[in-house]
Amino acid sequence: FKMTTVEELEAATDRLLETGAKVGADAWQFRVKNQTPHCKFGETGVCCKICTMGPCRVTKKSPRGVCGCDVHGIVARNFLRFTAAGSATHSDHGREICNTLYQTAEDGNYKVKDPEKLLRIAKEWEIDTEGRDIYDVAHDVAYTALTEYGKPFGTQRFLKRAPKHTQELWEKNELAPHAIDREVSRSLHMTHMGCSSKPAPLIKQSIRSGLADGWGGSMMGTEFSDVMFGTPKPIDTEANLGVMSEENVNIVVHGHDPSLSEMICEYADDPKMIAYAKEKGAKGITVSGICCTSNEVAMRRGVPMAGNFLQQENIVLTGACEAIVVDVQCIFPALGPLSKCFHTKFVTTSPVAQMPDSDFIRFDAKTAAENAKEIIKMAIDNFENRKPELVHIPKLKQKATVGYSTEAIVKVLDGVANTQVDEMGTTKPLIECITSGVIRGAVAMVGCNNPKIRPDYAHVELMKKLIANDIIIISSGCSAQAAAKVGLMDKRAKDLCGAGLKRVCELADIPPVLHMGSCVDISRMVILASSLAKDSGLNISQLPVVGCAPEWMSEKAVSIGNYVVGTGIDTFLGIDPCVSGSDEVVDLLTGGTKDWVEASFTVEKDIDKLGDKMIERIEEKRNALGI
Ligand code: NFS
Repeated sequence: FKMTTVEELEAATDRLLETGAKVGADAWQFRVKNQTPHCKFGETGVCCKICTMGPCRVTKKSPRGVCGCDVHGIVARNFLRFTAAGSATHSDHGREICNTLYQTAEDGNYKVKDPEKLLRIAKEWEIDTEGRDIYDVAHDVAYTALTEYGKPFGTQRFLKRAPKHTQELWEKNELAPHAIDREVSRSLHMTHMGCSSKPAPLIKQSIRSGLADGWGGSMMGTEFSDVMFGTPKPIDTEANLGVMSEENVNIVVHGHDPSLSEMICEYADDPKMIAYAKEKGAKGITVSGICCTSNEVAMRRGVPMAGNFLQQENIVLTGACEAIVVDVQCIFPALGPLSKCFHTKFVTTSPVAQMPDSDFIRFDAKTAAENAKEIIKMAIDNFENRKPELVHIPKLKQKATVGYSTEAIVKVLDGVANTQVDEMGTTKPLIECITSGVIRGAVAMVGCNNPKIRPDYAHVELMKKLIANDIIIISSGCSAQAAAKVGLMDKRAKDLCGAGLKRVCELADIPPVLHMGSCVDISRMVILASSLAKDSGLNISQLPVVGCAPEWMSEKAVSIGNYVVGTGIDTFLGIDPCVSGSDEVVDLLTGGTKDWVEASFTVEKDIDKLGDKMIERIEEKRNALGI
């Protein structure tokens, strides 16, 4: 077993850019150069364009905007707007899933695949299940879920899943999120001209609107995706561009909402479709994925992962992609013009994400099957348009075992349980490993890529360092794909671990980096942390567990950061969230929030130091517990 190096990933990209040069294609590598240096006002968060008396930019000479707002108010308002946009995005994804659940039917396009989970949630929400048809229950649960977005009174239902202590902190500090849409619109209200300009309430609202995402919209997105498509269990797959096949029709799914990608995968397996592909000269159909939608179908179906965020253009540059099919979020508008340099069809499907130079096929739960068939047929018909002289698929790929939902993790933990003392079906065996020091702690590695950091380098190097120090990793999003691409999700990667973690990997038969899904699935991680706290009798903030997004870039990532911190988990970032212009805001985010939620952010751009700081924090938490 040999890991893939980041250098090998880069060499593959360079080779693809040569193809790009032949056809005059643009790429992010060039656009970054054109955009550097980035605007310093924006980067430090001191530019305000909330009203047309401005835009105002705060400098030493002009310390206040026209309205008199100082730099702290401006930076904090920008931070809150950034967070609210991320919360809105995840939560609207969650809403689509609730809508799809509402439309499930025995003979419909979407069905209930995990009735047990649905019934569990129905009971949790006090919805009647006795002797009822499962689809009637699904209908009621979905309707109730949809009201979580706009209910006039009360806080989010899922907050009750948190440990008592966490709930009390939220109550005491007015952080418990009300209706999801209300938290987002309140954030916009607070940041309107002439409303809040004090940092503390603005940062508080950031946490609250983040919590509306993590414990509201994202959590519903995850839970009801599991209900409709199955709760993930460990499954083998492969990762990196080498999963695309030169002989087959390649369809690449990209985006976030599994309602689309599930349907594409379903119908691409249809013997009639495969026969049609053969008629057109291909040997078969390969569906692979990028970004979070890829994580969704990898976790549930073992569909291979072609790559992560900054590889999306590479997919088209292989010259072997018949269709790149997208739904929402993290899609480069660059794919439009780029696809025109090749035979690739760039298919947009959501009214939320419409882009120039794409074929728009509106995807809808009611017509999902026909939509999926139309898209697959379009890709097959496009096979003959390939230009063989442009085809080059890098041979790189690695094996990965994915599918570690919280439920699946609890199950594998039974493998390390001491059957004499440990309760089966709980997180107690993991707590035992941590207490005894066999494992020092856990890190949740998540988030995007960002050209400001050598792509995948931070994810991969940090993970290697942490597992060598007996720290187990749970991972999601593009971070998880970085791990899978280099081989860190191959069970044989246990040899890179310290002796303790290696033993645990052997006993539980797991890789040292556990794939927990997409970014909305970070809600799985806060549930896991809650279970650990409940099973150990500790507060979440006492656990030797931290979160890390070393290469993050999007508004969604900041919303996640807010709810992870808001849940009591210290969070480490490799990129500054555009707040360095205000020392007051920096102090709040890196320390002040501790007074409310017992956790805060650390920003460190030196990746090696970032790793050291996480290990230090984990050891501090262990010392405080006397373990
Ligand atoms: Ni999440 Fe980042 Fe996008 Fe997924 Fe990837 S870029 S915030 S990891 S695909 S959402």
